Amino acid sequence: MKPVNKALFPSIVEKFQFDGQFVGLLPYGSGHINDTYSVIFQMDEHINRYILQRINTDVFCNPVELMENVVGVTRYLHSAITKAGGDPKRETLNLIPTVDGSYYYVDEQGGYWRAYLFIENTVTLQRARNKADFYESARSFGRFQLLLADYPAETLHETIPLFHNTPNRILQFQEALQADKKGRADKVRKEIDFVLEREEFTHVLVDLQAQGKLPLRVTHNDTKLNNVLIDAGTGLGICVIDLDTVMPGLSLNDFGDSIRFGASTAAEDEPDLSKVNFDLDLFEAYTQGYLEVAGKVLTDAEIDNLPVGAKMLTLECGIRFLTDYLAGDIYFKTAHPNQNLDRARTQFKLVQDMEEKWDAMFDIVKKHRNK
Ligand code: ADP
Ligand code: GN1
Ligand code: MG
Repeated sequence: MKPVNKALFPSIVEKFQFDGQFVGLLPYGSGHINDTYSVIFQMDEHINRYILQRINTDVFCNPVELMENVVGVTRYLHSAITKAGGDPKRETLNLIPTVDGSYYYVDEQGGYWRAYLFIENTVTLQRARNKADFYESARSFGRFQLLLADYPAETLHETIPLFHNTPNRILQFQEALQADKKGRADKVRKEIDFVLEREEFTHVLVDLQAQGKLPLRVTHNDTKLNNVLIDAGTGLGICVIDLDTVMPGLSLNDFGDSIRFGASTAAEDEPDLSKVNFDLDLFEAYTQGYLEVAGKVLTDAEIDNLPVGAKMLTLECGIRFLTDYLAGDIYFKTAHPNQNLDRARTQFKLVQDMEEKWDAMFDIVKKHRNK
């Protein structure tokens, strides 16, 4: 993506139905993909804040279909939350229309912009401060799954084809390895072997899906802890955000992606692997929260395979980071040259640790099912 041309900001901001007098705009958050800003408006004594985002069209090649998914899902959630007696302005994203009544605006560089109500008094966490945070995020993603259980998944566009198809991620990895564009492969033989030794495992979930043993659902596909807004006062999970990857998919991918990010004792890019461990207590907190809320809509086969989902998504993410390292850091935003390698190594350390704690993971699922 070309950097955002800041001179275009005034012309972008005026295209949305924001309320009040424009006060200012600042870069916001720490996502890896989109360019996110908070925009401040003043109306009498009130401050109105909004999120303004440029969609990363290198990653999302069809932003129009992406926005159709976001509009469909947020509308549905809005009405489901209202019916359940919740607050739809806080518990789901609310798109701000453009002055033309569309939900996105294309700038003169071809950048796609959209805006949301800013959900105030919330925090996004890069790491769980305690078990309760992670439990809360589980309840939020569980609620997302529950509320969307009857949404017709097949009407959603696949915003990134084969996004969580792990065998396909292995193919992309092998291509990057073959090309070895930056001559980095020799430095990472150990990590390459780690991936290749687990090639067979990568087929487990896609095979179950192909055999009709796992249902296709509306899934979020990027269920990191930092994609849930947590109430700053009460600590309760409030709203699932970052809906770009909402697609038809497997619930196990959503469960697994949460675990790989949140049940680690260290940051995703921690260079000191002695600090990186898979924390069974955090795994239990998430499993409990997720099953308490989504358990009633999940099938036995889904619940049986939760640990497989956790290991699969951790391995897959490690493969993606290593692939990007080999390809020269072209996909994930990086702040230093080894960051993707550091990220890949943390994921592989977690996979190894899960393999050692494999039986305990199944025992935890058993303890919290059918409650
Ligand atoms: P990315 O795909 O780049 O991760 P996100 O959609 O997750 O982009 O947004 C980046 C960050 O912006 C989030 O981590 C969160 O801190 C903040 N954010 C996004 N939407 C909202 C919102 N509606 N209200 C408040 N904060 C938000
Ligand atoms: C990206 O957008 P963000 O930072 O929430 C990525 C996820 C990865 C994650 C790793 C569209 O998520 O798939 O798991 O980084 N999103 C996309 O941190 O590729
Ligand atoms: Mg995000």
